[in-house]
Amino acid sequence: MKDWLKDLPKVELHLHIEGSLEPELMFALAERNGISLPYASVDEVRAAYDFNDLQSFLNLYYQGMAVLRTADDFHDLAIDYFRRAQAEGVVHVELSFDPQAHLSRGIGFDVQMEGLTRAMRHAEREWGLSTALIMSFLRDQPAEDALAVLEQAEPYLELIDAVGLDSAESGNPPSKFAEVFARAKSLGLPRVAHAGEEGPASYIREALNLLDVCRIDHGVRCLEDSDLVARLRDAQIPLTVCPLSNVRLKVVERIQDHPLPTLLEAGLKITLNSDDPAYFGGGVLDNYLVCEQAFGWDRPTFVSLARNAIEVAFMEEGRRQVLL
Ligand code: ES4
Ligand code: ZN
Repeated sequence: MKDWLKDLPKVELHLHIEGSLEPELMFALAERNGISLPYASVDEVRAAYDFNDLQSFLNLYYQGMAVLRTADDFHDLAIDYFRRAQAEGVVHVELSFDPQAHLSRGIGFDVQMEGLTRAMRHAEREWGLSTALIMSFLRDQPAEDALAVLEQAEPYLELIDAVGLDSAESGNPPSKFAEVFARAKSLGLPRVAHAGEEGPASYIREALNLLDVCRIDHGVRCLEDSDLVARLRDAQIPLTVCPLSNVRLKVVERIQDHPLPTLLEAGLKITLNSDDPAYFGGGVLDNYLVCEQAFGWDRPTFVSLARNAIEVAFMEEGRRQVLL
């Protein structure tokens, strides 16, 4: 089954590229940029990845990405991930990035875009790996800042496939970003948002009603609202679920307690994704494998999950037809 799951063509819809920064590359980039890290070794970094909740993770996530300075750094980060992803049978990656988290450190938008898009072109050429880029806004920062980033991004719209919403969810409802997402829509950008990870089911509702998103990232707390579940099912709104992430951030206590089987039984359009693979203990394949171990799903179930992601990915129709 492990080999079969590895060979199954998989699509990744929920990946924070900054969360793919492995400790080895963190050290290499720190040295290249003359930055000293608060860790003595790669093992010490990994030992620090013991989280209580989303915020305790985000603190280390923002600290870790401080080694990213130049376009080459962003390029090397993405290449390092694409190489691992294609080796585990991933055929399409939608990477999100957090421009505000770098702008606030003095790293220009152009620097970020140059590095990431160069890596994306390389992945297509070298591995036949297709990619899409999602520009995410930090929901724990003011909406005005997100609007300013969107303005900065306007010369690059051809290179951006969608906008997203991430970072600390509790207390930062989608309604805060209604104007920003309306502007993104008027620019022709598709929209996705994290909702119902740590936040309540009402945030998923808001993301649909006020941000007009076509996908929900996480969304596992939809089960607290049966009307919402019916709506998500009827409209077949995709949920990009990240099981290992949910365990590591204590959204669920153990993988056996994860609501994935219930979400599937409810007829929802579920996909499996890695979120922040360097921090949560594995990539897309590991997320498939942990589900196989915990839930004993058969091959047709995994085929249908993989197909769901192909169906809703931001990719050229010709490419989709080849994969379906
Ligand atoms: C994130 Cl797991 C998760 N949730 C919200 N924001 C994020 N940024 C990176 N990973
Ligand atoms: Zn996420």
